[in-house]
Amino acid sequence: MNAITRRRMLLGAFGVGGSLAGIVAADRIAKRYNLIPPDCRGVYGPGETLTYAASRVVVGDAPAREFSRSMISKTPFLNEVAPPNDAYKKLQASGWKLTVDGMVAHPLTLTLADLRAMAVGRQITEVSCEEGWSYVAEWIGTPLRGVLNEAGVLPQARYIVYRSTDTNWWDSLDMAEAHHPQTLLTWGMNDGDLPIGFGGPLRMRVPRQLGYKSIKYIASLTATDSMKGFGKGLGSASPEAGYSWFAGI
Ligand SMILES: Nc1nc2c(c(=O)[nH]1)N[C@H]1C(S)=C(S)[C@@H](COP(=O)(O)O)O[C@H]1N2
Ligand SMILES: [Mo]
Repeated sequence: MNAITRRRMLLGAFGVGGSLAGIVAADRIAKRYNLIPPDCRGVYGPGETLTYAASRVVVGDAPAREFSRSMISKTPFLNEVAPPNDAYKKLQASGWKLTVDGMVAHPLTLTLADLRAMAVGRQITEVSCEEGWSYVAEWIGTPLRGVLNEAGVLPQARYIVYRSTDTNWWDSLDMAEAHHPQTLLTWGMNDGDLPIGFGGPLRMRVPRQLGYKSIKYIASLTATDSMKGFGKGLGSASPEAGYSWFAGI
């Protein structure tokens, strides 16, 4: 099922599909359960809130589909990436490190070896681009929640911000997505190291959302209770470019 169909279904399940009463009811649920996305303002704001709140209530923690080994794509679709920039080269040369800061009890600096020494997660899932293509691969990495537990995320934190060495590639996840067992700080792909084109040495894989949330070349994480002060405060760079912060599929 593609993202659009799934979203229509969700909205249908919420009994909205254009009915004002439905929208008002959904809006009330969104407020009550604190399901207001950071990009809730502006022309598309109410739609964003509906999609996000409906998905969190209806889909909940349901996992993204996992595939069998025989369904791994022979030629995974490599989206065009910018050539490695100075920030990438510098981090690579000094030994890649992931910093974890913000609303945490113990700020961390983790090497790739530190990450590999933690509990390992594996999944055969699909990367789906908003442009319509997709492919299946095996992803091997450290579940983000393991890192968050080690850092001791404070209870008042609501989002985990993650940043790439690539300019303008940063995003954030709510706590449900950040702690979801399939959300993976990925360092391996199809039983080898993660190739640079696919985000190596470290990529955030968020298989329950569209490909653009799976940001390559991750250098830092920050726990925060508000997205104010991060870019334009909309939760990620995507809404600044016309895409949704929440990209559930
Ligand atoms: N740093 C960085 N991460 C990125 C991108 C990018 O250009 N730079 N493209 C995103 C988009 S739009 C998609 S659909 C997926 C594509 O992943 P792939 O190259 O493995 O197919 O990566 C995402 N992560
Ligand atoms: Mo994409």
